Amino acid sequence: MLSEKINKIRNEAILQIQSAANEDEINAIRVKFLGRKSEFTSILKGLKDLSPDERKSVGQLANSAKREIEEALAQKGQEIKQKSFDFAAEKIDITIPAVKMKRGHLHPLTQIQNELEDIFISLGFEIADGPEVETDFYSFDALNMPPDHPARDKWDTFWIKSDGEQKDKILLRPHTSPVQIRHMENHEPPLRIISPGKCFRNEATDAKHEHTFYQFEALMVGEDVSVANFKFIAEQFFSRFFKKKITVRLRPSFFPFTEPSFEFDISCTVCGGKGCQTCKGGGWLEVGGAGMVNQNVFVSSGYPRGKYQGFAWGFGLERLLMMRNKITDIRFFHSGDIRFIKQF
Ligand code: FA5
Repeated sequence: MLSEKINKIRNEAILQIQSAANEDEINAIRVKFLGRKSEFTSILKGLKDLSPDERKSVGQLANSAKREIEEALAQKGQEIKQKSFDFAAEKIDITIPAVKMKRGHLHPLTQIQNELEDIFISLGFEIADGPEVETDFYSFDALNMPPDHPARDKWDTFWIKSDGEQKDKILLRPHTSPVQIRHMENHEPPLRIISPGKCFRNEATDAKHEHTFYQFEALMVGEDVSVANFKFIAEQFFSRFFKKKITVRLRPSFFPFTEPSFEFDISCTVCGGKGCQTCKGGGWLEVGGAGMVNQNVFVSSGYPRGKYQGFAWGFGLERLLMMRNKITDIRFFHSGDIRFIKQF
């Protein structure tokens, strides 16, 4: 009797499930056939009153009927869901332009470095590189500054603790001039190189000074290179960089690695030399240091004394860009402030 009842319930449930049209109907069928107040549930509750044999066979039948109804409900539910899926709402218009990806760009200092390299390559120079972590020898001794030379103070830098086995002291290079020596050790004149790179100095920062900044070294060596060559190359370079005619002025100065040495100025990039606010009325802007390579430097690099002559110069990349783009504080460059970087 009970078995027949169960089969009847199952058949009826499955029939109704098959003709269900939406999720609400599915839920109603579930409640009607399997809910707490359903006939099926009361049969299950009454199992305990049956004899053990009956309980076993009826129990098994009830469980498999229940499973069949649940599976039919789940399957129909899935079918209804798929049918009611709104394909129109999901339509993708592949002709709509994509959202633009935000792309970064090269840092202004990298941009200017690339620009300078292009100009110098067109003037017949090669690019030389050297380590930022340098030795005492290449940073000072070979540049005609033996230990205890007072000029070393001008290039006070960050020293690296030695492991005791290293015979030379290690430091963060305070200028790019060590690259001159490294290059000359391995190359014979005539040679023309530039060497842009990072430098470090142990000094207080202000609007014009950073502890970490970029320098740009140039070196030209041959048997008859003169100050006239320096002046020509410098004027060519600055005129191309500022995109206007620039003249160069030399003032006597001192560097241990050059003899004679000079500071070089360029005609004011704003007024052309007449005198304005930018050049504080003088008509000239200070750019960097230069000179004819000291013969002691050639000897340190392995060249015979007196055979060659050449010029060298070094200036700061940040300072040059500050001049061209009217940037008032050098500390913007490494501040990581995106508002500054975005302007380039
Ligand atoms: C030198 O470092 C020499 N090695 C340059 C040189 C090379 C002279 C070859 C002769 C022959 P000086 O210390 O003046 O020189 O630095 C050169 C340039 O580096 C300066 O004119 C300036 O533009 C830049 N500079 C120096 N110190 C700083 C600093 N703390 N922050 C930013 N720029 C600096």
